[in-house]
Amino acid sequence: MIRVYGGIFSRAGMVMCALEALGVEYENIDMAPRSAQTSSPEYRALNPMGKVPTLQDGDLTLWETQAILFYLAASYGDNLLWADTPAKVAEIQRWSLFIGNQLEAAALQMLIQVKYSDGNPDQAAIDQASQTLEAFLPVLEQHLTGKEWLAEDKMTVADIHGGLVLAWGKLAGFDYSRYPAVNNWIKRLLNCDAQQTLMARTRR
Ligand SMILES: N[C@@H](CCC(=O)N[C@@H](CS)C(=O)NCC(=O)O)C(=O)O
Repeated sequence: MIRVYGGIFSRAGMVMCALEALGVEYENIDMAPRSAQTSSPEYRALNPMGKVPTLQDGDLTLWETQAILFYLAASYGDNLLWADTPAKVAEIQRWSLFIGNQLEAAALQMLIQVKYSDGNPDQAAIDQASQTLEAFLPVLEQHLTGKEWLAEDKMTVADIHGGLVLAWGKLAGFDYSRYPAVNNWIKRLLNCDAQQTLMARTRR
Protein backbone atom coordinates (compact mmCIF):
# COMPACT_ATOMS: atom_id res chain seq x y z
CA MET A 1 0.00 0.00 0.00
CA ILE A 2 1.24 3.46 -0.88
CA ARG A 3 1.60 5.85 2.03
CA VAL A 4 1.53 9.66 1.76
CA TYR A 5 2.75 11.68 4.73
CA GLY A 6 1.32 15.19 5.06
CA GLY A 7 -2.09 16.87 5.00
CA ILE A 8 -4.38 17.71 2.11
CA PHE A 9 -3.65 21.44 2.29
CA SER A 10 0.13 20.99 2.18
CA ARG A 11 2.09 19.91 -0.90
CA ALA A 12 1.04 16.37 0.07
CA GLY A 13 -2.32 17.39 -1.43
CA MET A 14 -0.62 17.54 -4.84
CA VAL A 15 0.55 13.96 -4.41
CA MET A 16 -2.89 12.81 -3.27
CA CYS A 17 -4.56 14.63 -6.18
CA ALA A 18 -2.31 12.67 -8.57
CA LEU A 19 -3.13 9.39 -6.81
CA GLU A 20 -6.85 10.16 -7.02
CA ALA A 21 -6.52 10.92 -10.74
CA LEU A 22 -4.57 7.69 -11.26
CA GLY A 23 -7.11 5.66 -9.28
CA VAL A 24 -4.35 4.26 -7.06
CA GLU A 25 -5.23 3.42 -3.46
CA TYR A 26 -3.18 5.01 -0.73
CA GLU A 27 -3.07 5.60 2.98
CA ASN A 28 -2.70 9.17 4.19
CA ILE A 29 -0.68 9.84 7.32
CA ASP A 30 -1.90 13.33 8.08
CA MET A 31 0.73 15.45 9.83
CA ALA A 32 1.08 19.19 10.07
CA PRO A 33 4.33 20.79 8.85
CA ARG A 34 6.74 21.77 11.65
CA SER A 35 4.90 19.55 14.13
CA ALA A 36 6.15 17.11 16.74
CA GLN A 37 5.43 14.34 14.21
CA THR A 38 7.57 15.83 11.41
CA SER A 39 10.39 16.54 13.89
CA SER A 40 10.43 13.00 15.31
CA PRO A 41 13.50 10.82 14.67
CA GLU A 42 11.21 8.20 13.06
CA TYR A 43 9.93 10.69 10.50
CA ARG A 44 13.36 12.26 9.91
CA ALA A 45 14.62 8.80 9.04
CA LEU A 46 12.16 8.89 6.12
CA ASN A 47 12.64 12.56 5.25
CA PRO A 48 15.81 14.17 6.64
CA MET A 49 14.38 17.66 6.03
CA GLY A 50 11.46 16.94 8.36
CA LYS A 51 9.13 18.38 5.72
CA VAL A 52 6.10 16.97 3.92
CA PRO A 53 5.27 15.26 1.66
CA THR A 54 7.01 11.92 1.84
CA LEU A 55 5.89 8.93 -0.21
CA GLN A 56 6.40 5.27 0.60
CA ASP A 57 5.72 2.72 -2.10
CA GLY A 58 6.93 -0.71 -1.07
CA ASP A 59 10.68 -0.42 -0.47
CA LEU A 60 10.87 3.05 -2.00
CA THR A 61 10.85 6.14 0.20
CA LEU A 62 10.80 9.42 -1.71
CA TRP A 63 10.61 13.10 -0.84
CA GLU A 64 10.44 16.29 -2.98
CA THR A 65 6.98 16.79 -4.41
CA GLN A 66 7.90 16.99 -8.08
CA ALA A 67 10.08 13.85 -7.89
CA ILE A 68 7.17 12.03 -6.24
CA LEU A 69 4.74 13.24 -8.91
CA PHE A 70 7.06 12.25 -11.75
CA TYR A 71 7.59 8.83 -10.16
CA LEU A 72 3.86 8.17 -9.70
CA ALA A 73 2.96 9.35 -13.20
CA ALA A 74 5.67 7.18 -14.75
CA SER A 75 4.74 4.14 -12.65
CA TYR A 76 0.94 4.07 -12.62
CA GLY A 77 -2.05 4.70 -14.87
CA ASP A 78 -0.50 3.73 -18.21
CA ASN A 79 0.81 7.28 -18.84
CA LEU A 80 -2.56 8.85 -17.97
CA LEU A 81 -0.76 11.82 -16.33
CA TRP A 82 2.50 11.30 -18.27
CA ALA A 83 3.76 10.66 -21.80
CA ASP A 84 5.44 7.92 -23.78
CA THR A 85 8.49 9.53 -25.38
CA PRO A 86 11.49 11.30 -23.81
CA ALA A 87 10.64 14.53 -25.66
CA LYS A 88 7.04 14.54 -24.44
CA VAL A 89 8.10 13.67 -20.89
CA ALA A 90 10.62 16.53 -21.01
CA GLU A 91 7.82 18.91 -22.00
CA ILE A 92 5.82 17.89 -18.92
CA GLN A 93 8.91 18.24 -16.72
CA ARG A 94 9.86 21.57 -18.33
CA TRP A 95 6.57 23.25 -17.33
CA SER A 96 6.56 21.71 -13.87
CA LEU A 97 10.16 22.78 -13.25
CA PHE A 98 9.54 26.25 -14.71
CA ILE A 99 6.72 26.81 -12.24
CA GLY A 100 8.73 25.23 -9.42
CA ASN A 101 11.83 27.30 -10.09
CA GLN A 102 10.40 30.65 -11.18
CA LEU A 103 6.99 30.99 -9.50
CA GLU A 104 6.64 28.63 -6.53
CA ALA A 105 8.62 30.59 -3.93
CA ALA A 106 6.86 33.84 -4.85
CA ALA A 107 3.36 32.30 -4.69
CA LEU A 108 4.21 30.74 -1.32
CA GLN A 109 5.70 33.96 0.06
CA MET A 110 2.53 35.82 -0.87
CA LEU A 111 0.36 33.21 0.86
CA ILE A 112 2.54 33.24 3.99
CA GLN A 113 2.53 37.04 4.24
CA VAL A 114 -1.18 37.46 3.58
CA LYS A 115 -2.57 34.47 5.50
CA TYR A 116 -0.01 33.44 8.09
CA SER A 117 1.71 36.60 9.31
CA ASP A 118 -0.57 37.20 12.32
CA GLY A 119 -1.81 40.43 10.80
CA ASN A 120 1.72 41.78 10.30
CA PRO A 121 2.45 41.21 6.62
CA ASP A 122 5.85 42.27 5.34
CA GLN A 123 4.84 44.63 2.51
CA ALA A 124 8.33 44.58 0.98
CA ALA A 125 8.17 40.76 0.77
CA ILE A 126 4.69 40.94 -0.83
CA ASP A 127 5.91 43.51 -3.37
CA GLN A 128 8.94 41.39 -4.21
CA ALA A 129 6.77 38.27 -4.63
CA SER A 130 4.31 40.21 -6.77
CA GLN A 131 7.15 41.47 -9.00
CA THR A 132 8.40 37.92 -9.49
CA LEU A 133 4.93 36.66 -10.41
CA GLU A 134 4.45 39.55 -12.84
CA ALA A 135 7.84 38.82 -14.41
CA PHE A 136 7.13 35.16 -15.20
CA LEU A 137 3.34 34.83 -15.51
CA PRO A 138 3.34 36.30 -19.04
CA VAL A 139 5.37 33.26 -20.18
CA LEU A 140 2.69 30.96 -18.78
CA GLU A 141 -0.14 33.13 -20.11
CA GLN A 142 1.27 32.99 -23.61
CA HIS A 143 1.78 29.25 -23.42
CA LEU A 144 -1.73 28.52 -22.08
CA THR A 145 -3.60 30.82 -24.45
CA GLY A 146 -5.82 28.56 -26.57
CA LYS A 147 -4.88 25.51 -24.46
CA GLU A 148 -6.59 23.73 -21.58
CA TRP A 149 -3.50 22.08 -20.10
CA LEU A 150 0.27 22.63 -20.02
CA ALA A 151 1.36 19.67 -22.14
CA GLU A 152 0.07 16.76 -24.19
CA ASP A 153 -3.45 18.31 -24.57
CA LYS A 154 -4.46 16.56 -21.35
CA MET A 155 -4.07 17.01 -17.61
CA THR A 156 -0.66 15.80 -16.45
CA VAL A 157 1.29 16.01 -13.21
CA ALA A 158 2.65 19.37 -14.41
CA ASP A 159 -0.88 20.79 -14.16
CA ILE A 160 -1.47 19.23 -10.75
CA HIS A 161 1.73 20.69 -9.32
CA GLY A 162 1.59 24.02 -11.17
CA GLY A 163 -2.12 24.69 -10.78
CA LEU A 164 -2.03 24.03 -7.03
CA VAL A 165 1.12 26.17 -6.60
CA LEU A 166 -0.50 29.13 -8.36
CA ALA A 167 -3.74 28.60 -6.43
CA TRP A 168 -1.73 29.78 -3.38
CA GLY A 169 -1.56 33.19 -5.09
CA LYS A 170 -5.32 33.09 -5.55
CA LEU A 171 -5.81 32.29 -1.85
CA ALA A 172 -3.59 35.28 -1.05
CA GLY A 173 -5.74 37.55 -3.24
CA PHE A 174 -3.25 37.99 -6.10
CA ASP A 175 -5.13 39.49 -9.05
CA TYR A 176 -4.88 37.07 -11.97
CA SER A 177 -7.36 39.03 -14.12
CA ARG A 178 -4.58 40.17 -16.47
CA TYR A 179 -3.71 36.51 -17.03
CA PRO A 180 -7.06 35.02 -18.09
CA ALA A 181 -5.63 31.81 -19.58
CA VAL A 182 -3.67 31.15 -16.36
CA ASN A 183 -6.70 32.05 -14.25
CA ASN A 184 -8.98 29.65 -16.16
CA TRP A 185 -6.37 26.90 -16.03
CA ILE A 186 -6.06 27.21 -12.21
CA LYS A 187 -9.87 27.00 -11.94
CA ARG A 188 -9.93 24.00 -14.32
CA LEU A 189 -7.43 22.18 -12.12
CA LEU A 190 -9.24 23.05 -8.87
CA ASN A 191 -12.48 21.75 -10.40
CA CYS A 192 -11.07 18.54 -11.89
CA ASP A 193 -12.57 15.28 -10.62
CA ALA A 194 -9.45 14.21 -8.73
CA GLN A 195 -9.16 17.48 -6.79
CA GLN A 196 -12.89 17.54 -6.07
CA THR A 197 -12.75 13.95 -4.76
CA LEU A 198 -9.82 14.88 -2.54
CA MET A 199 -11.54 17.99 -1.19
CA ALA A 200 -14.71 15.97 -0.50
CA ARG A 201 -12.63 13.87 1.92
CA THR A 202 -12.15 16.94 4.14
CA ARG A 203 -15.93 17.35 4.36
CA ARG A 204 -16.60 13.74 5.40
N1 LIG B 1 10.69 21.36 -2.06
C1 LIG B 1 9.96 20.62 -1.09
C2 LIG B 1 9.31 21.59 -0.10
C3 LIG B 1 8.61 20.85 1.02
C4 LIG B 1 7.97 21.81 1.99
O1 LIG B 1 8.47 22.95 2.22
N2 LIG B 1 6.88 21.38 2.58
C5 LIG B 1 6.21 22.20 3.56
C6 LIG B 1 4.72 21.88 3.61
S1 LIG B 1 3.91 22.19 2.08
C7 LIG B 1 6.81 21.89 4.92
O2 LIG B 1 6.88 20.76 5.30
N3 LIG B 1 7.25 22.94 5.63
C8 LIG B 1 7.82 22.81 6.92
C9 LIG B 1 9.19 23.41 7.02
O3 LIG B 1 9.57 24.19 6.11
O4 LIG B 1 9.87 23.13 8.00
C10 LIG B 1 8.90 19.75 -1.78
O5 LIG B 1 8.37 20.19 -2.80
O6 LIG B 1 8.63 18.65 -1.30
